[in-house]
Amino acid sequence: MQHTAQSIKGIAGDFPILDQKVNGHPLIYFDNAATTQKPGQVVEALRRYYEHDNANVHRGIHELSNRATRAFENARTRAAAFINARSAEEIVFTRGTTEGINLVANSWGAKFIKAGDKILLTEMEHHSNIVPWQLLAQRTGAQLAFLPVNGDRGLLDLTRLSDSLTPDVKLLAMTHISNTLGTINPVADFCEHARKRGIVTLIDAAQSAGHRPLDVQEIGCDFLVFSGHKMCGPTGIGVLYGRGELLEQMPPYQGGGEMILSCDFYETTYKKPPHKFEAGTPDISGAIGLQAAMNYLDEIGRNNIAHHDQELGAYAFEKLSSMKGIRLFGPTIGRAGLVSFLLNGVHAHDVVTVADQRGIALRGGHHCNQPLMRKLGVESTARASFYFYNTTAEIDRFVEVLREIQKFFGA
Ligand code: C6P
Repeated sequence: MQHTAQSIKGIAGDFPILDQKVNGHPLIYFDNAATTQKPGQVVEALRRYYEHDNANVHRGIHELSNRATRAFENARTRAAAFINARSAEEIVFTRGTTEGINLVANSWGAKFIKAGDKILLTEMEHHSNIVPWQLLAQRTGAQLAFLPVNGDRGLLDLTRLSDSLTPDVKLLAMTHISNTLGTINPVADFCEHARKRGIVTLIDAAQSAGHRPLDVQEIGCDFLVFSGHKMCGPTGIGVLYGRGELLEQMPPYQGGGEMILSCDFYETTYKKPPHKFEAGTPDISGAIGLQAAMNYLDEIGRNNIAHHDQELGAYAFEKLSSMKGIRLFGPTIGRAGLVSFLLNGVHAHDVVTVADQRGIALRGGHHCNQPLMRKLGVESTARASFYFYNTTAEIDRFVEVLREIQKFFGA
């Protein structure tokens, strides 16, 4: 990271929540893949909105409503620039990654997926990128297929891709970064293969949007989804990017206010995308907070964040590799800023519980990756996931605590 250790300290100052003791120890927050902390700048944007501009959008002609509408639509334009979409019309605000995928499955899927079609996923998908497709397959008679993960190292085999992209495959939906393995998938390559065969692509960017530069045109995907709360933004807001021509062809996802052009007792005409997909009062403050988060991340520099992530990921992986009695998951090199592991003879939940007693926030469980866990032959893992406010000194302390845990459990 171009930022020195000192300037990282400066960044940590933007996060008052990190400056506290938990169970008598300085908090080390290593649960960033679940949700990240929010800088003062985001909290302040929410406060300012509620204290000065709060009103409903797209409805009033009074000043506050105009201000709220402008701020909400500015946030959309900002989100488009953040991922290099061609226009703000390609940005649909959602509640998060999960809702974005459900929207595509229910709208695009309902119109374009038919019995006998195949939906291609990978074995490392989060439940959010499996269950909506199962529901769609059950409704339509389509089938699911999965690109295999090559065991504990957690890589997808690109050479197997061509064989899997058979003419019946209509959609490839896959994660950019695995929340359990830390694998960074070369999504642009996958999308290029799919595009050549006319297959629609969806990228789950839940774990990448706040961690590295994202360019939907460079990736070449048709849909991309992410959550604000995993990138310094508020909970309850997310983005669905959809390629303009596809959004135009898709039916509404939900019906209600805000998405209609004209409504009669028996029929309705809809607004154009993206508003066609945003029924009801949206999360106005969420979008404004998300814009503040995007500005904040770009001030730090997303390349800097990616570099820092990779440094911490590699450092932690190396430190853990030198321990005895540990099983590590995910790639040995080129990994994202998280490590998943099991200590021999110690349940992941016990690792997390004892770490919490030392002030370290980890996550233990299946991480909404149950099919992957079964493939790996485990029920759960313990996971430490990092962000730009974390340091190597915190990782050193974390490793020390893991050694204490091994001693305590006689492992
Ligand atoms: N993973 C974790 O790993 P939502 O809940 O909609 O904001 O995000 C869902 C989601 C989708 N895809 C991936 C790759 C994810 O990692 C997640 C969320 C969290 O701790 C919660 S299981």
